[in-house]
Amino acid sequence: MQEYPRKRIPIVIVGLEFAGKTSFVLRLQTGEFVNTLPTSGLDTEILEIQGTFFQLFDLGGHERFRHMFWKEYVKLSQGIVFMIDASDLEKLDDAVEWLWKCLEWNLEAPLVILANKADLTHIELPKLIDKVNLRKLPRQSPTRSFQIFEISVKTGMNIDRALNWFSQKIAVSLSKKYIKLEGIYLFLRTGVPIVSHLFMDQPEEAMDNDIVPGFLNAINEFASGVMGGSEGLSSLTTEKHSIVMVKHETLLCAIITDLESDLSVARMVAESVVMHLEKAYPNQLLKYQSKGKFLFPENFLVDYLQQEFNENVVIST
Ligand SMILES: Nc1nc2c(ncn2[C@@H]2O[C@H](COP(=O)(O)OP(=O)(O)OP(=O)(O)O)[C@@H](O)[C@H]2O)c(=O)[nH]1
Ligand SMILES: [Mg+2]
Repeated sequence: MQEYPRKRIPIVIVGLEFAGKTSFVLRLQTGEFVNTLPTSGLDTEILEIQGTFFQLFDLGGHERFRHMFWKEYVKLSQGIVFMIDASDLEKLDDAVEWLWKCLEWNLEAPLVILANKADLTHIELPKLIDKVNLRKLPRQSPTRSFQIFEISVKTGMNIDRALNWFSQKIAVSLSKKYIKLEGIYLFLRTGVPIVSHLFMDQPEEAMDNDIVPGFLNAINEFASGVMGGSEGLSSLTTEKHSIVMVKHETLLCAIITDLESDLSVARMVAESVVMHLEKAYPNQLLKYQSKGKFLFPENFLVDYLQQEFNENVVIST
């Protein structure tokens, strides 16, 4: 079986349409400046920077997509790349407005602003910093790391510098985050249950208190596309718990945590479990679909979580 990264840190790349986001992602992958089409919906790519794997969500910048799913993706990511077309003054106010929306949705993730298209006539950095109101940022979230770089995806200028800065800040920020795992559920995308582990203090009580039925209901709605649309990511919070749900090609994973837990970690874990199982057990999953049997090694999930996420996941006992 081909080696593939397990733990992948989710980061988003946002910015208005035509800013150069997809060109940037393609340059990172191919080392070249290649032609792009406007992104319809979102694309996801895996990226390695100095031995760390990131899952990069390239969100379509068209206004329709901004309203559709930017919020959920930004909220649950470990890092935000905000790209601005520094050669397009007309769109700048709009870009700044959306930048600040993103910052409100996620108050902690490291932020790198990429002022792109430095190869064209463009706004100068000090002016852009004023325009973006960057100096106000520490007041809004004193612990967030942020930086702005002038780059050109076309020529490659400054891209390595920006990425090195960003990946280091994310590593530091992630090392301080954790979730207390209260439960994990796996379903086929269709809503058929496969695995359920409840780690919370009194699972029986949780059952009695309608917590579990409530979650199951939410998961079912998510599976059927009522909640979170078809894009595969959703979260909700109840009085005592948070739940993050991720769905992929064949599987859906729901992670239940306490209220202090960091939801972007929950999302990272859910996503990693789903991707791992889809890759590692494709035949078993097919069998499950046809025969209703799924043979996991005993304790598989707990072992996996401890191996991959030991510093970021505390299993509730
Ligand atoms: N001159 C110049 N053009 C660039 C640069 N980066 C991207 N472009 C061009 O900008 C246009 C938009 O690039 P995309 O990467 O598709 O933009 P996007 O941000 O992904 O747009 P959406 O997917 O619609 O949100 C394309 O024509 C790119 O070739 C750059 O550094 N310099
Ligand atoms: Mg794009």
